[in-house]
Amino acid sequence: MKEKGFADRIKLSSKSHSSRIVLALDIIAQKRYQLLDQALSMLNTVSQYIAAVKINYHLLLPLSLFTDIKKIINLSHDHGLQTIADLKLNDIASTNLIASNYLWDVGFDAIIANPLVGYEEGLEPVVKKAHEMNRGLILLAYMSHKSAREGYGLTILSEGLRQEKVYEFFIRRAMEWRVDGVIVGANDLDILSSIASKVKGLILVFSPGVGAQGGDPSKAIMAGADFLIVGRSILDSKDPLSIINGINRVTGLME
Ligand code: NUP
Repeated sequence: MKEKGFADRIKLSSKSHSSRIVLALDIIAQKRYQLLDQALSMLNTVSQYIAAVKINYHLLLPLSLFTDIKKIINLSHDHGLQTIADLKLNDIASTNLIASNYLWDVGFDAIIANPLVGYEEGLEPVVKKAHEMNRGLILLAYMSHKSAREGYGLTILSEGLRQEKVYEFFIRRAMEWRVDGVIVGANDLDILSSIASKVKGLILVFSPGVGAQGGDPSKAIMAGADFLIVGRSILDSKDPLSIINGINRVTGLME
């Protein structure tokens, strides 16, 4: 039987943990040597109530990939969680391929990339390798911060001189490349629902921007997000579980 791909694995994890939360494990410690212990301890506290863990520069830069990050990935997998590398891959193909191979080798299940670099001589080898290895690729479609509109929200004249938004163009790319997910901020609910209605049932929608960035978890789910990416509102809380339980209560389960 064919091994399940990333999209199926994260849906299963979501069901078994009754959660749509992707924890942004953006740990900040007073001392660098405390980062790993704090990351593992947070993971042990919350692992039963989240669907996946996303690791960003907060840990990817200061920690060592094949020792420290590997421990975080292994612990996540032991708890049945999927792992996502968030470095918004954004370079020429040969560099993208080297970077992504390290991330697959250490055990990440999915990588976030920026579709702006295009396919040929851009993301092509990463897309192909991800498919070959049953790993996932998640493309930025419309970011969560205010000035996302200055790039992702521009109106362009694309092939055939059709007017469209950059994020609409990126969604077409996401479909053509058969990626597993797109990132769409939870703060602009009109854009979130317009994208979610286009990709429903085909590509998962991951939505950052709730809590610390001002978005509302239940509104984001109602607008069509499949998963919520949440960091600071959980990590900075004195009681992370109560924040997680609160989000899980209002967001319900995937169909
Ligand atoms: O558009 C994006 N917005 C965003 O916040 C794409 C992202 N990958 N992120 C990341 O999600 C961001 O870098 C951080 O790791 C997480 C959101 O964290 P927080 O605002 O909930 O603390």
